[in-house]
Amino acid sequence: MKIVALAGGIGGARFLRGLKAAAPEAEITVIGNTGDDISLFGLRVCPDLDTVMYTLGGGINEEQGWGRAAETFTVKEELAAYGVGPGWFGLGDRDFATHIVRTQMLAAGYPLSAVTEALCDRWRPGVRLIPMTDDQVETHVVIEDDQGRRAVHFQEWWVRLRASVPALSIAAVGAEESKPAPGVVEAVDEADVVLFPPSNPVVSIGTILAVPGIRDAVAKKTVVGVSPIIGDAPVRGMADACLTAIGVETSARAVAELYGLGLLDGWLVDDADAGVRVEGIEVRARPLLMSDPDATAAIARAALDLAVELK
Ligand code: GDP
Ligand code: FO1
Ligand code: CA
Repeated sequence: MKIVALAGGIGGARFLRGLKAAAPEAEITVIGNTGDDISLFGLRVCPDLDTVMYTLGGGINEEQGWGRAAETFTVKEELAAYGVGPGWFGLGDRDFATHIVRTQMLAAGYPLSAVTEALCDRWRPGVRLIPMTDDQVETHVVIEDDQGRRAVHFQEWWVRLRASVPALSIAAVGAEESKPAPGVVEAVDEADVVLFPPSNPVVSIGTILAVPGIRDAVAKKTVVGVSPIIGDAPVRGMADACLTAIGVETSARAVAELYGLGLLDGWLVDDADAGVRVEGIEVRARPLLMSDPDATAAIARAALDLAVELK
């Protein structure tokens, strides 16, 4: 079976680990969000691609969900000693090597998709990981504080400000002019099913779908999604602040409606949301906490079973 999954960082990566366990024979292609990418110290950092690569490749810091296991921060400390920031983004020594290799290859003219493939040669994530686009797309957030109204990079809003300042709007800058990376549309066209892990609906899945051509390709397929919202809150992180910014209520029903009829065929919600109904979409309730490998594999299996049933 050929499966395509769109994925952000932690929520996407953990679901994918469950999917690999649930469907060991499947050929899985992951289309990764690159809207979170940022250039720091002259290096290109791709947090969501790296989170997927490290999680599936066994190099992730499990407690944190991002960054490398057994990490040290000597380079960051040395940069700080020179007064060189930003200090609010925690790049570790091991992680730095990934960004150096990536930046070197990009400077040599390789597209991000080829660079990602080369990095995965080391990590062997067991899936084909393709960035949504080789073009530069960056999520920016318009905020207003005592410095006035301005746009900041998504990472500054998310990591430095912890989304404590309301987002007036969120934009995937460059998305409209971007093209899907080679292999993205082909993988979707050839897929038996498309899955949306419980990734951030706005700045992960929403950004991937904003690349022209991807939404249309996905819409032709049987698509099943897993809700990242349980009750009236995200399981982890501040996705509620992103939903509020685009005028969408924080609920499993509202996220399904955001993805919309014509895109989503099936939707898994948590048992806590068992009463949820969405017009035209098959909704099933089950435990959605990815608390351990078995629970996560069971969620992935349920998503896959529903997709096969709806095909
Ligand atoms: P990010 O890029 O690191 O923010 O990760 P993603 O976009 O892939 O996923 C973030 C989303 O994962 C958040 O909105 C969380 O609510 C959701 N999430 C995290 N853990 C769980 C879980 O155990 N179950 C469910 N259903 N969602 C989860
Ligand atoms: N998230 C944080 O909350 N603080 C950090 O210092 C931080 C550093 C970092 C470094 C590399 C990387 O790949 C990810 C990192 N993240 C950090 C995660 C992160 O950028 C965000 O959680 C996601 O992009 C949000 O979707
Ligand atoms: Ca992300």
